[in-house]
Amino acid sequence: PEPLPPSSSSMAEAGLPEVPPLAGPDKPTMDFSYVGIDAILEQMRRKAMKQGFELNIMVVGQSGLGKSTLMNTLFKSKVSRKSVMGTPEERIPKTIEIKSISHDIEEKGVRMKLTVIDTPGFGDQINNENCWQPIMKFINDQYEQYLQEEINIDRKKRIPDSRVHCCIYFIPPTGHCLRPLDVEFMRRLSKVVNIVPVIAKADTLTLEERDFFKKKIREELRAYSIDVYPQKEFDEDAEDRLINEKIREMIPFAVVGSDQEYQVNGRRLLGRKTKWGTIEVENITHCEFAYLRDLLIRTHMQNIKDIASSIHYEMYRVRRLNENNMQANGLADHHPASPEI
Ligand SMILES: Nc1nc2c(ncn2[C@@H]2O[C@H](COP(=O)(O)OP(=O)(O)O)[C@@H](O)[C@H]2O)c(=O)[nH]1
Ligand SMILES: *[C@@H]1O[C@H](CO)[C@@H](O)[C@H](O)[C@H]1NC(C)=O
Ligand SMILES: [Mg+2]
Repeated sequence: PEPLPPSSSSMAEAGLPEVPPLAGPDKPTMDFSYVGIDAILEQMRRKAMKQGFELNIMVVGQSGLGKSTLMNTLFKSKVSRKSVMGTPEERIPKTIEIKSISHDIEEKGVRMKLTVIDTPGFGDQINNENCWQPIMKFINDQYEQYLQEEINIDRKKRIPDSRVHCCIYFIPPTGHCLRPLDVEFMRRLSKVVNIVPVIAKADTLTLEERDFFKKKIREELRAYSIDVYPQKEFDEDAEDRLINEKIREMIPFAVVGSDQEYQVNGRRLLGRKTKWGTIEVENITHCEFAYLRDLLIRTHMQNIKDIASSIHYEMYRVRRLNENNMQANGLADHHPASPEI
């Protein structure tokens, strides 16, 4: 059979402009069947390139679990190693206050500002009751700041976003089960922010112990109804569900952090020396740091921000606006600006 001449619609599919038949002087030569919706993608791409991307991650967990180290690992790892200026080599001082550190990363013309909010570890006190309060307060304070900008009459065109988009929760590598403190902390956090739990210092567990512990933690999170990122209820379609289901089966990531580079087979790698050899922290056959990094920065960044904004921040906003309404209508006595935590 002879090949059919290309129909005009197949040319449109191939992205070629259609040639109208018989384009006389009185006939418009414009093509009305091609709307050009795909040009939006290019517009969005250019806008995104101009604005750049921002991600705010908070690290939370008992002191000594390697939070500050993992933050440095993130900055020094492959995403940013090339582009971070003047990588500081100094030792990490003990964290005594909530502190943000930002790095600008640029790759192929795409700019990203990665901010990590380091928190002082808890668990130093004999009494750990309410140790989540400073952290919950910090998260709510950022929501409040954003809200105040939003309701400001002459608000800025782009509101500076210091909201915590995601919280990495460090679980101590006990190998048994979650401690009541971690359960309580994660339960509270998961209601106001995206949380990604990780097993800290995974190099202190054997591979079998890691697997057992990971499974145990997943069961416990389910039993205590602690909804960690990516939350099932926010899967948007079947494709989403498939991808996120894989992640949910891997959580919590068993991570190892390091800010030291070692020579391994002639290459310089971020590593941690143990008595069994050097753990390559970015190698997925050694630990799951790379999965965590890719989830946060490569594959799910926009989704993490969308959920932070349209679910967690939105809940805060609704609660605050309701509070204001009740006050305005004299239905309630004065409420504290910060909601009960
Ligand atoms: N074995 C092991 N030690 C780690 C790891 N990450 C950090 N450390 C060590 O643990 C100690 C506390 O680390 P730091 O980052 O200050 O913990 P933070 O209090 O949670 O911020 C330091 O001596 C680190 O070198 C890890 O993944 N494995
Ligand atoms: C990761 O580690 C394995 C086992 O040690 C090694 O064979 C492999 O070459 C490493 N991969 C990379 C990319 O370094
Ligand atoms: Mg620290």
